Amino acid sequence: MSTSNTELQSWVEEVSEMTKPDNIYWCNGSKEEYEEFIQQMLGTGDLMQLNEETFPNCYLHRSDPSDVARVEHLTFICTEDSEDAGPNNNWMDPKEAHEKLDQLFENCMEGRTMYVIPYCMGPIGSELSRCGVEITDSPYVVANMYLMTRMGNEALSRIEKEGGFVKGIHSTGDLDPDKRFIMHFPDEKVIRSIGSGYGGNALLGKKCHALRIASYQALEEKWLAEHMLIVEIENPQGEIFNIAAAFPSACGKTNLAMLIPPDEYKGWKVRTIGDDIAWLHMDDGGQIWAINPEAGYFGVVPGTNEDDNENAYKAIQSNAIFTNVGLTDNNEPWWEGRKDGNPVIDWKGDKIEQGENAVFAHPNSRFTVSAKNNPKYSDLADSSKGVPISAIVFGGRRSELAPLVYESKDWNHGVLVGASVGSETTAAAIGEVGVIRRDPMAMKPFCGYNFADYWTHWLSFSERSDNLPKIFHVNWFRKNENGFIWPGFGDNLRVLEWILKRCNNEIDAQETPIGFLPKTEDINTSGLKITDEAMEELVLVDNQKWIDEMAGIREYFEEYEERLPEKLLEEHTKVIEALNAE
Ligand code: OXD
Ligand code: MN
Repeated sequence: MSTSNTELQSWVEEVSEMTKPDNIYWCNGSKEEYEEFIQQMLGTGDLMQLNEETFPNCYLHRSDPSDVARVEHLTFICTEDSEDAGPNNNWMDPKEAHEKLDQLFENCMEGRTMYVIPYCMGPIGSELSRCGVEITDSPYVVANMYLMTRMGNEALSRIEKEGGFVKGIHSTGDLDPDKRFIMHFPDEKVIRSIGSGYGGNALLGKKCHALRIASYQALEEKWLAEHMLIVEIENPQGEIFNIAAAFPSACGKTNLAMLIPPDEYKGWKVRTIGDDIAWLHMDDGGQIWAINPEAGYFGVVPGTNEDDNENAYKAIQSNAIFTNVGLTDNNEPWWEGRKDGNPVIDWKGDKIEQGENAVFAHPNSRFTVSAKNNPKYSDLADSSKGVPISAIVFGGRRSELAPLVYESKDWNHGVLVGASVGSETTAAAIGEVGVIRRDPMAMKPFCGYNFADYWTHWLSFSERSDNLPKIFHVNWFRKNENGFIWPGFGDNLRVLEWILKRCNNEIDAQETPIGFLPKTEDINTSGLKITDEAMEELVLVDNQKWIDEMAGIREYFEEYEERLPEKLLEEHTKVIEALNAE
C-alpha cells in the first residue's frame, strides 16, 4: 500500500532504508486485521490464550523482565536550547540525539516486518484531535494501538486531507537496557523510541504524543494537554458535570473515572470520558472543554476486583490483553487483589508456591482494553466538541499532611496547588517505590518543555477568561496507625459531591491559609464506618507542617530560576504569610 501524502510516503521509505525490514505493512485498523495479529502472536509465543470460557478473547503477554515500566531516566526532550526542556526533563542536543539513534536504528528491523500505523488522537471528526503515524516492528504494539487509539484507514484519510502528523518510530531493538532510549523532538514533532516494548515507552500515541509532544503543541496553540481523567457525573436532579482530575501514575485515575456510586447515592450516575489524558481547550466564551484523545485503557491490573471497581473488573473479562500478570491452575489471569482463583504461575512464567511473600503479578502489570468494554463508557467521549469542564482536581498519594479535599482560592492559587503536587512514587516507572517526589500537575514525567514556561502558560488562562473551572486538591491516601483513613473507591463520590456543591456555590467552607476546606458535616458520611475524630483528622491543616512543606516547594521552585513566573511566587508568598499569621 501507499499514500497520497508524499511526506508520509517518503518518510516511510526513508525509515525502511535505515531499518531494513523484510516487509512493510500498512495497518487498516479493521477487526479482522487485529484478529490476524493475535493469531500470528499466538503462533510466535508473543501471546498466550487465556481460559476461553471464562476470559474469552483474552491474552497474556510476558515482557522481558527488564522491560516492565516507563524509563524516565532514558526519556529525553531534544530541543536546540536545553533551557527549553527545563530541569524537569533529561535533555540532549537534537543533532547528537539523532546521530546516536541513527546508529541504533540502523538495520534494526532486519528479519522483521515494519508496521505503519496511522492513528488519530481524539474523535476522528473533531477539530481538537491530532493525528500521528507510528512505525514499529512490534505486532504487540500494533494490537495495543488497535485497542487504545482510532487507527487505520480513517486516520490515514484524515492525514491525507489535512497534512500534518506526528512522526513516531519505534523498534524493540534487542531489548538491551543500555541501548534503550525514548527521545522526543518537539520542534520536528518526531518521536524515536528503541529498546523497549513496554506500553508507556512503545505505544507512541499515548505518553510520547498525547502528552509530551502535545503539551508543547498546546503551548504554541494556547491549549493544555494534561495527565487527567475525565469523569461525567449526573446528580439525581439530572444535572451533568464533568470533572478533570490529575493524579500521578498508579494513583487511582482509572478507578475514579469508573467510579460506582455507593448505596446511599441512589439516582447518581457516573460515566467515563477518559482515564488518563485530557486535552483542554477554551472556547470564545472562556469555557474550558475537554476531549479524551485515547480510545482505550492501559490500566494497572493489581487491586482490580468486583468489590472495589466493578466496572474495571467487568471491562477486563473479555477482549483484553494482559501484560505481566500471573496464571491460575485453570489458565485464568491472576493478580494480587483478585478475589478468587488459585494462582500457580507468576508473571515471569515460573511455577511458585502461594504464601505471604509470593507475588504472582508484577505490581505494574497492565490490561489493555477498548474503552467500549467499560459498561459506563460515556457516549460523549466521542463528541467532537468534547465536554464542558466544571472542576479541575489535583491529587497525590500522601500518607500525611494533605487533607482529604480543599479548594484553591482562585485560578492562580490553583496553579500553585497543582505545581506543588507531591506524591509517593509507584511501580509505573522504574526506580524506588514509596518515596515522595514533587510531581507538578502529575506531569513530571510527561511535560515536553520547561515547567516554568508550563506554569506561565497555565497562569495565562486567568487573563483570558473569568469563567474558569474551580481548582481543588484531593488526597485519598492519608493514613493513621490503622492504615488508610478514608475508604476511597466509590466513596470518593462523597468528596466529588462536595466539590460540585462548591462549584454551584451551594455551600460555605472554612477558609484556611492553604485554601477552602469542607466543614466535616458537609461531607456526607451516612452509611460509612468513619468516626467524627477521623473526619476531623482528614480536614486538619497542621500549620507548622505546612510551613515546612511550603519551604520544600520554594526550594523545588528555585531549580527553575529566572524563568519561574513571578505570579507563582506571589501565590506562594501569600500562603506562607497566611500560615505565619495564624
Ligand atoms: C500510565 C502511566 O501508564 O502514567 O498511564 O504510567
Ligand atoms: Mn498515566
